[in-house]
Amino acid sequence: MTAVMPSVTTGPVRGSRKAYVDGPDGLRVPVRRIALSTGEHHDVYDTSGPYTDDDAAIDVHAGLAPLRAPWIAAREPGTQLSYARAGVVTPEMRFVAIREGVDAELVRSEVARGRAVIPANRRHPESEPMIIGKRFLVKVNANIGNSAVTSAIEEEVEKMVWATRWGADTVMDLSTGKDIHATRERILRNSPVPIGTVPIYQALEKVNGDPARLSWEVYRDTVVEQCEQGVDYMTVHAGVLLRYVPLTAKRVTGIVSRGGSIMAAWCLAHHRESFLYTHFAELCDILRAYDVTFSLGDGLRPGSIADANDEAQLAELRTLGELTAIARSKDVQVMIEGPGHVPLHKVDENVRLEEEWCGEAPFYTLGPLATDIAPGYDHITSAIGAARIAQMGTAMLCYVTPKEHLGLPDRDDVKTGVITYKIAAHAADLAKEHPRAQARDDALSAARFEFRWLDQFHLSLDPDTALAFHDETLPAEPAKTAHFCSMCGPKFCSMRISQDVRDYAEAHGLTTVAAIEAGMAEKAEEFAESGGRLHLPLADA
Ligand code: IRN
Ligand code: FE2
Repeated sequence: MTAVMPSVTTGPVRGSRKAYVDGPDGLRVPVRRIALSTGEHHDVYDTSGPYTDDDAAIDVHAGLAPLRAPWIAAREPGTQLSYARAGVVTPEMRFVAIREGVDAELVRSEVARGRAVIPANRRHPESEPMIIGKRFLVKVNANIGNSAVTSAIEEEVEKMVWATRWGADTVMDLSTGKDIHATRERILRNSPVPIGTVPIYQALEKVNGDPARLSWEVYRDTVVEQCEQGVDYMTVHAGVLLRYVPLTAKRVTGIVSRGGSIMAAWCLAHHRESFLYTHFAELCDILRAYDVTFSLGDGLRPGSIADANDEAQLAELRTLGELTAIARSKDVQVMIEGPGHVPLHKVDENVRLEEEWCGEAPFYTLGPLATDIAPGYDHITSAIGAARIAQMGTAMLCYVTPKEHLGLPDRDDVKTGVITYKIAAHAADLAKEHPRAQARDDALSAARFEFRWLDQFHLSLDPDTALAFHDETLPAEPAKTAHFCSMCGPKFCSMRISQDVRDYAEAHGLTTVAAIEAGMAEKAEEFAESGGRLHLPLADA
């Protein structure tokens, strides 16, 4: 049984409208414009594509307008890396600069030194350019895809739209079931965000699921097929070398990566070096022709706390560094995939070694889970590790849903996973003092302090849930301006009391400290007069 994905919501996210910021050369950069009750508005980064326009709908067969087509047609074939190295600022770089609120030259120079990537296959012109790199906002990837059991094409497109609605910056299609080509085609034609895949999954389908029957030729043809369709980045587990496989023998959880285990099985069956490794230069030539970005896979990532930072994991990481140098010498963009399961005190070392060995290529990690003991809550165990690893410099976080280790995520799990990872990513942006990050916190906190409830909901990552939780106890309209909520009740609201203190200070010409002292005495009196009751009835405002 697969989870059913009912028709997803399109149209504006509660409390906001889609808007576009005009840039030079007719660039139109999307933002989500949150209208505040003060008459001001607050713009936030927007990944949702045209699906949050007024009256938007999903037209699976029509697809999106090819926004980048004229840019691609107007230039000689090259990669964002080759242009950046030649000193050229592409329209994609300018678009990204406006989106991030930074200088276009910073974008160009970060791409040129390989510290950032812009995954944008020339055959996916529908995508809105975005950048992955430590100097930019931390990004979030959401995985979708059908499994062996059927899942309709429309359902997969809807999952993609749903994930981007809540802020997924990229989506990976990990489909392994039937209609794999047609499903990917419809996802690509309808996706405003870069799409990633793991081509070895489809290659394995082509040889009926027997890893030993895989070959470079089957794999190469699959990669070309996916490049032609417009896949923007591909996970390639080329660092799983024959001699590393025995290093996993004594692990608690062996090899947990799907792609990693497929390649390990092939190497052992033939007792030969991985064809991904031996044909890596050829692979680079294919990806370069389309400007597809490598996401060098962590096939030997730790799948448990016990296995974190072990010899197998680090041996593979060193090899990924070697492959990064080859790809870059051919102008192919690269990011590096990372763990997995790692206790917090071993997280920082992952970033340090990745940067040192892989020439600062953007790090893209799966969590990591900071503990193994909470199946059912692994979006949380992993967001704890994710916030830390992103603070240290990881550029993109692969989400984990509550169903991790347990089953296929449904629509609610996808949303929970994305929102959870937006929290981790934003916490890291704040810790890194990204110039734009704190404005939203400040706007929300001001709304909270001033009891502008609707503004507080609308500025939040998930306005629907914030509103619903509030309305569970105080559904009436006047409660949206009331100076308390049901958590503390009207008399014990700290926000209201501290506002009273400020007003008291102003009225009595006191400093705030003096006012607090005076106010405390008054409050004590009031409390005594009210009979000193601590259990206040909830006001039915
Ligand atoms: C990200 C970082 N490390 C792994 N990932 C993601 O995990 C990868 O991009 C892909 O979406 C997913 C499955 O990878 P494996 O299990 O085939 O390695
Ligand atoms: Fe795991």
